[in-house]
Amino acid sequence: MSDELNLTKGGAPHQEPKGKDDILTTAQGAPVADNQNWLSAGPRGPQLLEDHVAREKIFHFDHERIPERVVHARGYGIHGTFELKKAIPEYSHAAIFNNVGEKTPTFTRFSTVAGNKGSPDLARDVRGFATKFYTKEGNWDLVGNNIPVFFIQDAIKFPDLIHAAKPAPDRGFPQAQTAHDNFWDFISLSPESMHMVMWIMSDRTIPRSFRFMEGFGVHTFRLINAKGEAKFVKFHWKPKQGLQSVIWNEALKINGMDPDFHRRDMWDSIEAGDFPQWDLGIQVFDEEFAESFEFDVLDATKIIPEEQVPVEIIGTLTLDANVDNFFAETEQVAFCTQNIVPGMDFSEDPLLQGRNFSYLDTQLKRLGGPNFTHIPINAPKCPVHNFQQDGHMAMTNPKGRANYEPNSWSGDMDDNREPRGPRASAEHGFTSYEAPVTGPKVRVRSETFADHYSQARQFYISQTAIEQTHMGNALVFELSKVERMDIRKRMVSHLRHIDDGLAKVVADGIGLTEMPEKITAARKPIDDLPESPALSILKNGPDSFKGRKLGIYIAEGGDAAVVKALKDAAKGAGAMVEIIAPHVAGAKLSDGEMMEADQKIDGGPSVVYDAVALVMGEKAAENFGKDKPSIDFVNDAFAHAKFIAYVPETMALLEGAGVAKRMDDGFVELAKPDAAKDFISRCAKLRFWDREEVKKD
Ligand code: HDD
Repeated sequence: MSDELNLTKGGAPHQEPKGKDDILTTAQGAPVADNQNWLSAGPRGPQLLEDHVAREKIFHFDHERIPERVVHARGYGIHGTFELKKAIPEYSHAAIFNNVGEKTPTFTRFSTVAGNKGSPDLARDVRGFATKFYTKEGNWDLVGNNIPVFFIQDAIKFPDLIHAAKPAPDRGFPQAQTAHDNFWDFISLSPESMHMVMWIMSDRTIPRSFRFMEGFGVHTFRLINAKGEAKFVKFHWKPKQGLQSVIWNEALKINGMDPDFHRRDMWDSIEAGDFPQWDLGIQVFDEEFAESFEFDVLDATKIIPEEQVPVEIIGTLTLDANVDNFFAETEQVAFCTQNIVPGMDFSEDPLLQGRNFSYLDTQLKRLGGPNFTHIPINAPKCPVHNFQQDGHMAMTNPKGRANYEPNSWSGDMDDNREPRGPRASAEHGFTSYEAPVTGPKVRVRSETFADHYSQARQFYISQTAIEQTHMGNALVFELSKVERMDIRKRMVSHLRHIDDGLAKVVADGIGLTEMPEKITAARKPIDDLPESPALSILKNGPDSFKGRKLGIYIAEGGDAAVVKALKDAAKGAGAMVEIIAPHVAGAKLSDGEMMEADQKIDGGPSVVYDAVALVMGEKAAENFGKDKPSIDFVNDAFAHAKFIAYVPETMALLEGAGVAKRMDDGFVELAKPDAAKDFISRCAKLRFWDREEVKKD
């Protein structure tokens, strides 16, 4: 219970790396003489139970695991700082929102929802985006996703949703995917999911990296100013790096090649000093707007389009430090939606209200007791004073006699007439907004939540033709894995309310001979909501190659000047470069020097790069034009609409890969080193989409 503002990173009390003179000890601190051999009766045993050193070691190992999160089990955490750029006293008196330039330490954990801890990073899934702000007035947790809406409107449905998405209980599969009967059965029986279905079937669920995705607080919250006036707010994270996703076929291959693709990307960019940043934006609106809006602002399956209520940027989050210890920080961090601070409040969103129970509850199970706030990553970095005591693993224990409030014991003893602190403070403490509450006790879904298709349609029509094609393909892929025909048909009958063209593409894709009738809608959809360009990834892509990765495939005789020019141009643009070669030892280039490789070709497929270049001598290109991994390298880069640079000597490889006759403006010939700069600036577009076929009905 320190009064000091503790600004340390927040991990466990770390043991420094051991020097050669340090002696190995047991957990009790007793020196160990032999860590290799269990005490035994004679050299050939049996082993003796008396060996307290061995038993302590095995005992501890046996208990290393804690339950993984029931959802969002696979995640990756990073430390950072939130800097306020614009004070908003008119909306909120929260300290974090009032001093421009003030830096608040943070911890952010990105995650997938359905897969277990060991599942691959590029599963098609929603990504969690949870940030703990260690503010001067306590911890504020913004526990959001990379999608601004949710599957369900009421928290009571959450266990069913998650059971349906996770592996089936009888067979224990499929892992980390939604392409199965149980998921689509539940979804097709829950029309409120349809807006979310559009988002999850878009490329939002296969992000290129955590760095290139948005984040959303999802619910409507309240901000409260010093006069006690409240406004509604929705929170947004906007990546300064721009938005980017991969293509589904790439995701499948990346999962096999590098299941840690997203965490490795984050680790590498932080270690390289390329710190990702997000702007925090708020959409603020009042009761009057809420009344006039087409949908209920308490319904978590709806957005408020940015074109209708603009997003005001108020600060920037910079992620700048990897954890010291994965378990202590990423695994033990406990986010709770109910962690808010004075100057903000919840809304009556039924999903949020239910979450506020679930998060506290789950930490007890996961972290083993009520004292999880004593774990450094969860501990506030501001003063903590209360009379909570004892319990498993209590780490910060109050001193003195007083363990109740009010009392006459604690603090300064020169005046014993007044009760002693710490006392509650009406002036500084958290006060709930006095929202009027009336009504009978009922179990009903509000009528105002009944339109399930209008915003789903708005999302679909706001996408580019390429993105719409990807959505159609995703639905066809997923529904083709569904064994029951009635479930597949039921989904198409929902899609007909969203967009008949999409319904037709999907019906054709899954081989339906007859178009099913539209399912009965709880409320007639509004079919003329305008497009919202903010909803498209491709309309909001970056304008540079910064933070992306170029893969240069080199082999014997490759032009050394071209490789150097490519490296310089990529680095100049703030991009990373990896060298791929037939052997990890590298290849001898035209200058006779051996250039080391980062990857052997089999372990460095083009799917893990944003753009590729081929630099090899004529003879090598002829050889590798017959080599399967090299052919795949080129073929995949072509199929995934990537920009491809090549020196003229590599034509034999392009021919071997079957792309020589199909070369388009996405190919850049590096006849001279000067062309490298031009290539990298072309790469700012990230993909040469003209190469993709657009499916339209
Ligand atoms: Fe949740 C974890 C986000 C609905 C119950 N949730 C969890 C995490 C994120 C979200 C990002 C991982 C936090 C971390 O990294 O540790 N959840 C959401 C969003 C939702 C949502 C954006 C809808 C708007 N969640 C939701 C509902 C319930 C839960 C309706 C229960 C009624 N969520 C949990 C949980 C988890 C969790 C069981 C598992 C681990 C944890 O809380 O700490 O309590």
